[in-house]
Order: sequence, then C-alpha cells, then structure tokens
Amino acid sequence: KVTKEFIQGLPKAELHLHLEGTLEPELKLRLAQKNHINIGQQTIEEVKAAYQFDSLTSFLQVYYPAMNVLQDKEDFCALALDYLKKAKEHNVKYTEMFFDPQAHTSRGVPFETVINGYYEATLQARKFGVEANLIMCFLRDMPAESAMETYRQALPYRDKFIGIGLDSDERNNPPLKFTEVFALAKKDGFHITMHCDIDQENSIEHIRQALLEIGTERLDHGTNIVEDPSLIAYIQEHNIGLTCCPVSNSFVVDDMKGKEMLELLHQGIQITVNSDDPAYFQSYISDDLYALAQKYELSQDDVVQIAKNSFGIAWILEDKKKEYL
Ligand code: ES4
Ligand code: ZN
Repeated sequence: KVTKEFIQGLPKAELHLHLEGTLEPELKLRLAQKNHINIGQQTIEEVKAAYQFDSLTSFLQVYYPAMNVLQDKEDFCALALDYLKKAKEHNVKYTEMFFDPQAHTSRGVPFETVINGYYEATLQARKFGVEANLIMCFLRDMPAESAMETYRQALPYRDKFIGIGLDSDERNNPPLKFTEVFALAKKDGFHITMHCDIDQENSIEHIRQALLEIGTERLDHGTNIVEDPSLIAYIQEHNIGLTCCPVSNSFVVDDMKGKEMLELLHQGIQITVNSDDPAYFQSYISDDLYALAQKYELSQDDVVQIAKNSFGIAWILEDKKKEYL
C-alpha cells in the first residue's frame, strides 16, 4: 500500500496550478481588511463556508470575485509565496504556475503589478529551494482581441514568464478562437499549453485543434483523449503529456477520471497529477495523488511513474531534471 508519507516525500513538479486558486481563506480575509474590500464575510469560518461549489460555473462565480482582495504588488507576491511555501512542504522541487492577468487588468489593476508581484515570489522561493516559472493564461471566455491586447501588454515582461496557456470556461470557446495570438507567442519562443477540460460538448474536436492546429506542447486535463486512438498515438509520438487534477475533477464533474488516467498511464502516456486550485478544492498536490492512489489502488510503481512524468514534461533542461529526481 502506498502511504501518504511516501507520496509527500517523493520529489515532484507541479505543472497545473492556478495562482489565483491558491487564495486561502486566511489570506483572503487579511487582504480584504488591509485593502478595505467588502467581501461579504467577517470571519475565517464564514469565508470557508462561502467556498462552496459543485460545477465549473458555481466555482468560477466564487473564484473571480475573490480576486478583488488582490490590489498591490505585495498582495500578489504574498499569494504566490504562500503557495510556494506549501509546495516546499509537499516536496515540490519545481513548479510552473498559471496566472490570469485579465482577471486583474479588467478590474483596474495594472499588468505590471500582477507580474512583478508574482515574479518577486519566484525569486524568494528559489532561496528556500523551490524553483518556479510563470505561465500566462488567457481567459477563453473573453474576446480574442483581449487576449491579443494582453499579449502585447506582456511583451515588455517577456523574461518573467516562459509559457502561454488558456483557461476559464471552455464552452463555445474552442482553441481555434485564439489561433492568432498562440501563433505569435510560438514565433516569439514561448511554450504553449492549454486546458482541454473534462467532458466538454466538443472535447475531442478541441483536443484535436489544440494538438494539430495550435501545436500545444501539453494538454491541461485532456483525459477525453482516451476516446480517440489516433490522437493518443499522436501525443505518444510527440511526447506530449497531460496535467490531470483528480480532486478538481471530482468537484467539477463528480468523477476523478482516474480510470482514464490509468489507462493512458499504462499506455506510456506522460500523465501527471496536480492540484489546479488547491485552496478552493482543499487539496494540495500530495493530497490529489493520495486520493487517486487510494480510490484506484495504484501501485507504488504507478505513483513513482507519475512523479517522474512531472519532471519528464516540465519545461526545464534535462540536466536540471536529473538534479531534482
Ligand atoms: C479553473 Cl477548475 C477551472 N476550470 C477552468 N478554468 C479555471 N481557472 C482556474 N480554475
Ligand atoms: Zn486548471
């Protein structure tokens, strides 16, 4: 039997983590008080009780308004630093962290405040042994023009993030909506990843677009690929991995999708396990891996393979990977 301690002790990389999803009730309340933001709750217990959802829609309705408490550079730095300290406890050696600039610029926070705060946290984390890079995501339920505008805003800070992603509500927002901005980002040398969420109306078509038209290097979630052997063959051939989030899945679609993950893992696909929005789903990376291991009776070899895969598909030099393992 695989123990929690074994899982927690394994060196890991976390590759599917939304910084805005790491806002714990304690920090939310502290920043609300500091910045004089009315969040509608006065105690930790009340804030915790408001973290309540059973679908993507109900999740996003709690998630976006909460971000109001983030106002200055120090707030963004504190948010990321709290996560990075937690990551250290879970023996995360390396992480690539998503952030959503549009969720902040749309409410008047300057782009530079967001990126400088988050980036400062990565510098501090390095001193306690956690390496971190940033991935800038576009909100796919906003217009393609907004993504392009955000990309232009980001270019002066191009040395502070390594990749581009796509998140938020996938319904009626296919990868091809963002062809132009992803083509530009790719030409500029950024890594590319994107969410292909669980059980969408057009899951396979979106996965196909992401892989074959946009040229994504990873799929965030993406387990519906089990439905299409030719696409599985494609990701096998191109060494494209999946960043899966079992506990998040259990909230959003009431199924960890462990069966699909194991089927792919045993076909040699680089499956990884990640926490997505750990403060909201009350599950950090080791908790996700342990929940999966328990429910689907994973062997120790499976768990070790998943941890190895996280370095396998990380956007770092091969020499670095060996150092972490
Ligand atoms: C997200 Cl669970 C989920 N789905 C879509 N977009 C997101 N951003 C943060 N968490
Ligand atoms: Zn996600």
